[in-house]
Amino acid sequence: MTIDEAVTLGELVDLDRYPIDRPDSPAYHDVVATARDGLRAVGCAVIPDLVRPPALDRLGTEIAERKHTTHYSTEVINPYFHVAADPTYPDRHPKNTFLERSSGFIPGDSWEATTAMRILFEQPDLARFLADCLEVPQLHPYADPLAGLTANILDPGQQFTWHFDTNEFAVTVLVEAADEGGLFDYVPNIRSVDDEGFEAIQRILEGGRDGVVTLDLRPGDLQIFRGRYSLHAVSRVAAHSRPRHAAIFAYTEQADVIGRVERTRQLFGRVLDAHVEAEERRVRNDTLID
Ligand SMILES: O=C(O)CCC(=O)C(=O)O
Ligand SMILES: [Fe+2]
Repeated sequence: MTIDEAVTLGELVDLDRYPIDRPDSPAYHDVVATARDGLRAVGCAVIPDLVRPPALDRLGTEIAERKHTTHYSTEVINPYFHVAADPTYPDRHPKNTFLERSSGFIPGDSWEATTAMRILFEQPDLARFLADCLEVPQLHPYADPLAGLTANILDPGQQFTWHFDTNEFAVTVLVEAADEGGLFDYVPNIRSVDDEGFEAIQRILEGGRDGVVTLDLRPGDLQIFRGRYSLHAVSRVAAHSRPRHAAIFAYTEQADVIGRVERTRQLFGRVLDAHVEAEERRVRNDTLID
């Protein structure tokens, strides 16, 4: 497989084991049922080795070739990505507890239409499979030109501290694992649409491990994760480790959703015209703090 060659779904995904192109097959039904169990119980499902090894190599090469476009930023954030204190809340409160996030994103506009990354992200069969796992009628690739398709880069010494995602769920393919550190930790359903869960969150921010689940993800695994309700973090990659690279695919139930100007600037260091235009006509599903 050369880098310029367009890839097919069968080259990207192990369709014998995971026939995401055949939704009426028993194997499809089984993998969806298992994923639903995980998502219902703990807001997380892992599909082991979904990406075939040659395609995984290609994803690794594509990330390496675009690594110079990574937008790195280090900041101390609360779990809602805010950087400023809120005097209307006590000091020992999640809104006023700030921890280090030092990581980078390769942005959406780094992935040309011919990359295996984008081809996989935009596969209608994959979107339908994910919608079935998440028990929603339909999913669309997140239309944000920077945040829709990204690679999360954690170089040696970096960590992605505890936070909630803006999207209801995210889909991640681990491409390169760290040798030490860089583990995905999460606390299933620590908050819900009608309960912020501040006390439990504060205990985790202060180092508590009650309810923390650590995933043993391997390169090629696909993870479906409800990051809007489950506090999560990627632990610090050790100083002498290889970097950790993960492809992050964002989908939305509604079509044509675009991220906020402020968050976009925070994560990517810039905004596009599309973000400015979308700011006024933005629709949200809930009233939780970002
Ligand atoms: O890299 C990962 O596995 C997840 C990172 C993350 O939580 C995020 O990008 O919001
Ligand atoms: Fe996240």
